[in-house]
Amino acid sequence: MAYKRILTIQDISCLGQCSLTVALPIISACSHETCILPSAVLSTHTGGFSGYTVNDLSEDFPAIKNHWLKEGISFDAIYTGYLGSTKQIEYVSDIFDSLKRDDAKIIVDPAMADNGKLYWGFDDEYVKGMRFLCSKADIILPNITEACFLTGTEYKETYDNAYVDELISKLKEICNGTIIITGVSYNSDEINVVIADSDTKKVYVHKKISKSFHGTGDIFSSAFVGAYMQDKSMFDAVKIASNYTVECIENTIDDESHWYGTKFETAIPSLVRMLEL
Ligand code: PXL
Repeated sequence: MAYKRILTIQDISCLGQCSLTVALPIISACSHETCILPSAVLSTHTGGFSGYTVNDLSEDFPAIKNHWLKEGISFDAIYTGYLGSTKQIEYVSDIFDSLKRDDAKIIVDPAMADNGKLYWGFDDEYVKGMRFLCSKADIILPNITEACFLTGTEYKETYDNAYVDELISKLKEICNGTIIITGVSYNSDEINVVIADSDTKKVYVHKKISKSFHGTGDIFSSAFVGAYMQDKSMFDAVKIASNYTVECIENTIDDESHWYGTKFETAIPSLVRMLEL
């Protein structure tokens, strides 16, 4: 069993089951040391609540980085999600350069958009910054909407294989690592996760659940990072993360009162079994 030191940089939404409140328990359940750098503190996530508080923590980043540098701390992987601001992206890029071990993996989930729209508070400048961060990554994990924003492609509700191939080839101009596009759907029954690198393309197909749930992108990415850093192949890590995410949704679907998040906790035992640690 591997035991890696992973830094994850994303917000704390105090309530809402996304970002760090998902990444920390899931990556820890995958048996890794999980260090966190909160990008912002929000009272809730921005998807469906109104009047939430936001405290951007960008200006804490340089001092935290300098302290870690002084202590000689470095990481086997740095995984980023929802960030607080465009300015913060520069700091995160500096953290990649300063704190990654030589063979470390940089994994960027450009968590900024879904269903054809940017999340509240993000703009073209942020997209540009995220494009830059993706250029430094070994693995990027956009959904279809994020792939469209990153590549300046028109978002379509329905599309075919050729559209996805076009997104992949444009993403390859941005990132020369592995591109994993989540939530690719050609029909009402299935979701495809497409894994593409310089010369291969693989697809993992899993069942589609009619209703969409908040935080599933973060659940998928966190489980992927945990499994991949447990030395699973890229394809197996995608498979484990997909199956885990589907189970989390199934455990939530009947609870109407739980509209704001996904009960990822209830399937953690299953995730651990899938990892065969
Ligand atoms: O799950 C993505 C996410 C993360 N963090 C915050 C969000 C969202 C999506 O809406 O609002 C604060």
